[in-house]
Amino acid sequence: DGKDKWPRGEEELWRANLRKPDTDVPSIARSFVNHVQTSLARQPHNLSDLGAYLATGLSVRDNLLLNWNETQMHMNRVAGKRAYYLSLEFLMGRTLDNALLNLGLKDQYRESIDRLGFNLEDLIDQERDAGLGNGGLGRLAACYLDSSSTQELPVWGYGLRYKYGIFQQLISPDGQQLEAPDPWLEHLNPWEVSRADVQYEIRFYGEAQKYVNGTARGVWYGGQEVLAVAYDVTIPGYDTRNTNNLRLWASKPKRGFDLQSFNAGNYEHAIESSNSAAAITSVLYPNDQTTFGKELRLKQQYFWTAASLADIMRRFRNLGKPMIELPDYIAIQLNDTHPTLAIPELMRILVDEEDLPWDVAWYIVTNTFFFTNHTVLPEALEKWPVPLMEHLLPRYCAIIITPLSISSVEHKFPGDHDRLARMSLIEENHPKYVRMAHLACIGSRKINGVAELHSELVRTTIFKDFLDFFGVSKFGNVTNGITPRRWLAQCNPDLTDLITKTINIPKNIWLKDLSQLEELLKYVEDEDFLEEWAAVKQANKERLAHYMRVTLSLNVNTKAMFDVQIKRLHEYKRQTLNILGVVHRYLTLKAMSPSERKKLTPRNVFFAGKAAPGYEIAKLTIRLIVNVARVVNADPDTKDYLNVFFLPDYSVTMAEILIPASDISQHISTAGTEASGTSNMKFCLNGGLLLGTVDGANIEIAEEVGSENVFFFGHLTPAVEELRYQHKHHPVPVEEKSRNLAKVLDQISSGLFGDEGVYEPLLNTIRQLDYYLITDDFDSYIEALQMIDDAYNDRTEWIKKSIRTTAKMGKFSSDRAIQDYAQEYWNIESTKVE
Ligand code: B1H
Repeated sequence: DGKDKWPRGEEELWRANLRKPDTDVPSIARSFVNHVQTSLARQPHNLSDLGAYLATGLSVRDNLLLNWNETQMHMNRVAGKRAYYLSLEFLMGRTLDNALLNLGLKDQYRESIDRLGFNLEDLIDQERDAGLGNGGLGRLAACYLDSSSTQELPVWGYGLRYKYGIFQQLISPDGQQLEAPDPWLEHLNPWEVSRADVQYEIRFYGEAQKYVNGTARGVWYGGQEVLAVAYDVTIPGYDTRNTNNLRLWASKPKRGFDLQSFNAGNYEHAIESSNSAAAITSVLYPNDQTTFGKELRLKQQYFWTAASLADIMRRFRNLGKPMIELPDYIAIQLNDTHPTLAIPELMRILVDEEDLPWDVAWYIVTNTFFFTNHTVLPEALEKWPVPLMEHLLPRYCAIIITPLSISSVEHKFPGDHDRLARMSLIEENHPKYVRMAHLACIGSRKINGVAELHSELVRTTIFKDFLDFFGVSKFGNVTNGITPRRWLAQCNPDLTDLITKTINIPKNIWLKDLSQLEELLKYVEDEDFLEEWAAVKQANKERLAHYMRVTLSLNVNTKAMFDVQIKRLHEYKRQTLNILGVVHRYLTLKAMSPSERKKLTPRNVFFAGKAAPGYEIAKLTIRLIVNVARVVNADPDTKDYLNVFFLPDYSVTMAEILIPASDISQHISTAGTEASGTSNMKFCLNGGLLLGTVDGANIEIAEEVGSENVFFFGHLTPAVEELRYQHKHHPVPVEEKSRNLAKVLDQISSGLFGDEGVYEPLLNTIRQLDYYLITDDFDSYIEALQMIDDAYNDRTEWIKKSIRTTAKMGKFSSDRAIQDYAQEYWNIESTKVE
C-alpha cells in the first residue's frame, strides 16, 4: 500500500517542501517572524528582547537541525566506528553567539534582526548560561564537543539534563557567599529537542540472583523503575555542516503516580515516588573535587550510564554485527571516574542479556572503554560504600568483585600482600568501599592524564601498582586544549580581525589550524602592528570596565595593569596566596611617600570564582578578598595605585569578558596539584601573560612560548613532599620562613580588614600544617610580582611578549587534543557531511 516506500504520497510535494537552511537576510526574517507568531504565539507589537532572543534561537535551531539530520543520516550510512564521551558535566555557557559563529551566519542574522528593530548583541545577552558543570572538567567536555564536530569526527556526548545547574553565587555586604538555585530552564530552552520516543527504563534497588543454570548469567528484578527521557542538543562544527549530538537524560516517573494510593486518599504517598524519580536529574552536585558518598549522586551516575549504554547498544544492535566486534564500532571515553559504573553495566548487558561467557564479555569491555583521570588529589578520588552499592545496585557487587581476580596479581607478584591490598577494588574498612579509579583503570583499554606532568604523576603515584602490572603502554597523556572558536573568535572579535588582517590568512583557515598563529612572529617588529595590538587590549579593558559599571556599579581605572585570577575557590589553587600578596602590596604602598608611589604602575586585581557550599575555608577566602577590596579601594593613600575586585557569580559568559582584558593572569597552584588548568591557555591565547607555578599545563605553555615570556615562581613538585614533612614534623614559625608573610598575617589578625578574629581558621591553616606551602612560596611569589611590575613598565617589550605568547598557542587548540584521542585512543576517522 505504499507505506514502506519513501517518500510516502507525492514525491514532488515532499521535494518542493523540504526545507533548506535560511542563510539570506529575507529568509532569516521570515523564519524569525514565523517563530514569533507560531512557536511563541506572540504579536509583533508586544515582543520583548527575551521573546526576540527566543525567536532567534528557534530560527537558528532550525538551521542547526537540518545539518544535524544530514549528519546523522551520513553517519548511519557510513556505519563506521563512533566515539561516545560520557561526562557528568558539560559546561556549555551560551549557545546563540557560538552557533552563529560556527554557522557563519552572524552578519546575516544581525542585519535581519536589526531591520526588524532589535539589536543582536542585546538578544545575545538575554541568554542564560547552560551551567551544567563545576569548572575545568565540564568546560573541557564542551570544548571537545566543539572540536569533534569541527574535525568532522563521529562523536556524541552523553550527560544529564539537570533542571538546576551550578548554583548562583551571591555575595553579602560583609563578604559571605550565599547560594541560590539556578533555574536556567525557566523559559523555553530553544537549543534542545525533547525526544519522547527515546526512553529507557532504569532499575534501582530490588533483588539479584547471581547464577542461573550454572552460567555466569544473573538476573535483577523488582525495586524501582525510573524512565530516562532523551533531550538532544545540536553541536555545530565551525565552517562545516557536520553537527554532532549531545544527548542529555532527564528522569521521570514510570507511571505518573500511584493511582491506588491516590484513590485511597494517600496523596502524599502517591506523589512521593514520582517526586523521587524526578529528583534524580534535578540538580548538579556543586562539590568540585570532593567525593561525598551521597545516595542521590550514585543514583545520578547509574541512571546516566545505564541510559547511555542502553542507547549505545541499541544503535550497535541495529548494525547487525556480532557482539565480539563491538570494540570495532564503539569507543567510550570516561570523563573521570564519574561514569565508571558503565563498566559493570556493560558486563551486565553482555553476560545477563546477551548470554556471553564472562571472559568474552570482559574482553569486549576492556577494549571499549578509555579513562581520563583529571586529578591526583586524594579527596577527589571517588569511592562508594559497598552496602550502599549492594542496596541500590544489587547485581553489581558480584560483577565488580570478580574482574581483577586476586589470582592474576598473585601470579605476577607472589606473596606481595601489601600490593594486593593496595590494588584491590575494595578498600577494607568499616564499611568497605569500592575504589572507582581502580575499577576504571582495569576496565579500560587505556588511561590518560591531562598534561605531561600530571600524566607522569598518574604513572608514578596513584596508579603506580597498575603500571607495574599492566605495563607502560596502557598509560598515556593527552594535554588538554580549548576551542579557539569560543575562546578567541567569539570572545575577542577585535583581536581575531587584527590577526586575520595581519597574517593575511582567512579566518576560517587559521581558526581550524591554530599553529598558523606563528605567522604573527613575522610582525613583532612592526610598530603599527604593536600599536594596534595594544589598542585591542585597551578596548577589551574598556569593555570589561563598562560591564562592571553597568552590572556591578563599580568604577575601574582602565589605565591600570589588569591582573586576573578566576577559577573555582580551592586551597590548592591558592587564591589565598594571591590575596595575601595584595595585602603585602597594600602595606608596602602605605609605607611609601606620595612621590615614591607616583612612580608605580597602578594595578587592578580581579578575582572571581565559586566555593563549594560546604567548603568553609574557601568561603572564608572569599570573605577576606571582599573585605580587603573594601578597605584598599577606599583608602585615599592607595586607591590610585591598587584596586581589588571580587566579581560575584563567575560563569563561562563572565570569563569571555574577563579573559580578553587581562594583562597578566595567575595560575599559582602548589606544584603537582593542578592537573592541567585550561584557563591558563585561554588567557595566553588572548595575549595575556602568565604568572604561575611550575605545574600542570603551565609547564607546556612555557615550553611553547619560551620561558622568557612567562613568570614562574615557587618550589617544584619533587620538593613538595619533603616540605610537607617538615611542616608536620619540624615546624618552623612563619616569621622565620618569611618576614613579609608574618607581617601580613599579623595585620589581618589584628583586624585591619574588619571582622576581628573571623579569619583565624584560614590564617591557621597557614600557620599550622600549611599543606599547600604558602609560607614556602610567599617570598618568591612577591619577587615574581615585582618582576612583572618592572616588565610592564617597558610597554613595547611587554606587547611583544604578548604577541609572542598568542603566536605560540597553536598546540593548545582542542582540535589537536581531540585528534589525539581520535587517533591514539578511539581509532575513529573524520567523515565530512557534504
Ligand atoms: C578537575 C575535577 C573534578 N579535576 C570531581 N577533577 C568533580 C573532580 O563534582 N565532582 O565530583 C568535579 C570536578 N576537575 C579539573 O579538570 C582539574 O583540576 C584541572 O586542572 C583540569 O584542567 C580540568 C580538565 O582536565
